[in-house]
Amino acid sequence: MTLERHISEGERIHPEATGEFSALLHGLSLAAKLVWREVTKAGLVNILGKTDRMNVSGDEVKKLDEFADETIFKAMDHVGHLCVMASEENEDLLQIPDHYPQGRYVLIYDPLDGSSNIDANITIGSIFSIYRRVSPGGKGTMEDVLQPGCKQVAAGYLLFGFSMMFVYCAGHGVHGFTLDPSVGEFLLSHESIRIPHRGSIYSVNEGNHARWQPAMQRYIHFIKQDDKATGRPYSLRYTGSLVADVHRTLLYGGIYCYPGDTKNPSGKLRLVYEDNPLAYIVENAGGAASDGGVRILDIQPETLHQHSPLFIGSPDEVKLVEEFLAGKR
Ligand code: AFP
Repeated sequence: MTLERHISEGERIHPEATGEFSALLHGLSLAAKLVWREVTKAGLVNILGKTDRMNVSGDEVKKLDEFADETIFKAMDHVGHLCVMASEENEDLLQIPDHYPQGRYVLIYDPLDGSSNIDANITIGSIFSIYRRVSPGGKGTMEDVLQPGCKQVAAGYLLFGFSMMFVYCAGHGVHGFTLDPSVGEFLLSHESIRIPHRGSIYSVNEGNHARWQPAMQRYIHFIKQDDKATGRPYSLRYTGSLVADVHRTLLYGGIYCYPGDTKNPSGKLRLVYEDNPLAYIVENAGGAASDGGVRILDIQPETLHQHSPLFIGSPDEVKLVEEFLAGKR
């Protein structure tokens, strides 16, 4: 089952579908292959290292960040089904050029997540969200982009690891495809992914421990205690690439946490580009995602680059950390 066929068969579930939405997913799969082609050259040609720019969040922009950002934009700007895009690398909205038609959908993406890992050949990825526009017509507006995550019509991520994966959900399960380089096609490798209800792997930057609030410190202390009956101690796995850590959590169960702390009260992750799409994927696989008290997908974003704490993974694990943060344990 190729990704192309999967998308087309998904379209047939909706007799009213115009094919526009499928065209968007096809466009994204092409962009994925173009970025992957460049990623696999890392170390061989001059694409490692930094540009001299900082992005909106104050992170150094790597050459591959910039390449992925432009490649995704150019693969999607002319398809005629988008009215606006927004990318983590750009401060403002990305408008569709005047000479291309405006469409009914909105694309939001993090072109290269985990970019601090690029030069060390550690898994990185890209994350995307698709919404229906809410503005009446013409060019897309901030209102189209600042929708709560529960309004997503599709989301997914690309994973650049030992192999390249395209994982997506368009409301009918979460499905993973692996690129077969010999034919240049994504083939269905992970059908209807379901996250385990609980799991004993935790993923967090424990270097921030001293800055966490006491409830968070107590929670981490709790999961490290020895107690066979409850699967403790949990094992720690943290790559520093959210998309890789969440992918592992999706398959093996457990929890990924990026809490707020005294330096960054709302954490480091971006609600619109990172938390919402991954929350949509994980919830559709039977998991949960919260900011510690509120479901991520229910948060109304106020600004494009706003941060939010994130606790995402197996539903029982997210419930457990919420109980600690609410002072119930
Ligand atoms: P970049 O895409 O700028 O590298 O951000 C990576 C990230 O947002 C996310 O992928 C990681 O989980 C998180 O930052 C790592 O942050 P710490 O370095 O603070 O652990």
